[in-house]
Amino acid sequence: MTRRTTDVAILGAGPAGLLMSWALRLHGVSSIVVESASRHHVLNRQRAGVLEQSSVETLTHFGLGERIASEGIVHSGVNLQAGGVRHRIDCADLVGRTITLYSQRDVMHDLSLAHTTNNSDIVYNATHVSVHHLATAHPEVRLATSRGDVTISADFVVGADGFHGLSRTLLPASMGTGSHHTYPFAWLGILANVAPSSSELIYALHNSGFALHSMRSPEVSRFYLQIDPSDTIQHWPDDRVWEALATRLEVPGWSLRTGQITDKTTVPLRSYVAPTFAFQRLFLVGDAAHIVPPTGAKGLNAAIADVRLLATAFADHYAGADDSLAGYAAAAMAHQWRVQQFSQGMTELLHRPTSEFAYRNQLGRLDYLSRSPHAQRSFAEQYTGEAFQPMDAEFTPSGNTNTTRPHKIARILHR
Ligand code: RFL
Ligand code: PHB
Repeated sequence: MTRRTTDVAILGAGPAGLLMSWALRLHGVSSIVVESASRHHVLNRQRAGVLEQSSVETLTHFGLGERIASEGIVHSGVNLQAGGVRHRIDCADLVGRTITLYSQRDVMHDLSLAHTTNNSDIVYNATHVSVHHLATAHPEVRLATSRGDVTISADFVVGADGFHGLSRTLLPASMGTGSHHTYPFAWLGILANVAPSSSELIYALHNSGFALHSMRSPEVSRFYLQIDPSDTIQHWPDDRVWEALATRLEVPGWSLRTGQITDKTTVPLRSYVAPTFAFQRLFLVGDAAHIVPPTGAKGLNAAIADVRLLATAFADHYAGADDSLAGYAAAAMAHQWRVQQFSQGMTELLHRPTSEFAYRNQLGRLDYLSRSPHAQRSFAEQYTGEAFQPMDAEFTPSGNTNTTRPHKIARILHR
């Protein structure tokens, strides 16, 4: 058995875990990341596609913005559609903020390259992962690898191991199971080798269900269709997919380009918030702490926001601020409930419900949204995401306002 020590042990090498480790490194805090899947699997999952402006700012702040700036596609607006009428919400004009189309896969590749170049400590294919002594000053993470068993002794453990991970199970049963909500629909995600048929995203409510037109590059489009939660991809041959997309996205004078479908997946729609995001020496970030339905494209963005808050708190802690970590859970939780209400609202606005009354009501809400600049401003503000607020009063009881530590970050980036 090998014994190792580090400042922070991180469970999970998804975007939350890799960004956490990278941010800690920039702040001079050491970490070891433990991942149960293979590096190839983690890097090649097909997932989110939209970065809020504050996520772009955060990734840039951590030195990961170069490729986003050259390859990310900035969208200043987004289209909402119902009853065959498409309405563009001009986010840049309304709230001065934009979104950037840049896939989670690309974020993962940027993070992985940064870590590889700097010889970061990431253990892939770990099995039998367990956590011990959380109530003490030196919690342990134990795991098995192909080269033998390892025990990592750390000051803290960060649970970045996703919705099905281990870390949330370490919260005591007395805290309850958290807040759950399941929606009566799911998504079929489609990736196709075809140029986007629209320069900006289209979210459409149609009598036969929701459809979303997104994109990955000038040659690759991403689509989603509302399906029944019990439905499977076997029921969705390519012809049926294109027909449903053309019907649900139709407006006069517009047509959908079709091409080769390269991937189909089903995505359940659910919402969840853990009872707490911190317990003893454990801190939860990303999907381990919360999930949202993908409608508002908030999952990855919320993970990035958590990491920025927690990394700053760790940096303050290791710089001597005793109380800096105490505010993380409340600040991240408050942010998350603002994200939850938007994601649920957008999901319930755009999916075809079974009740005719509810459907007509949604059409009324979308009609109002298309006419009211006040409603559009509220939508645009939430869709493009909150600006990062490093100095929430509840987050920094110490009142320390130096969050960037520019010299330490510069030293790592430029060596
Ligand atoms: P991840 O990405 O799930 O990574 C968690 C990692 O932890 C590992 N793990 C463990 N490692 C060690 N020990 C254990 N005991 C472990 N148990 C698990 C896992 O192997 C994994 O590598 O969580 P993270 O880092 O918090 O990132 C969150 C985002 O990935 C997530 O919010 C988004 O991808 C959600 N999401 C979407 N979000 C959007 O904003 N827009 C989208 O279009 C969108 N599409 C999606 C999605 C999530 C999906 N899932 C979860 C199936 C589409 C899908 C299909
Ligand atoms: C995506 O491109 O994958 C995407 C875009 C917008 C969403 C959800 C997913 O709301």
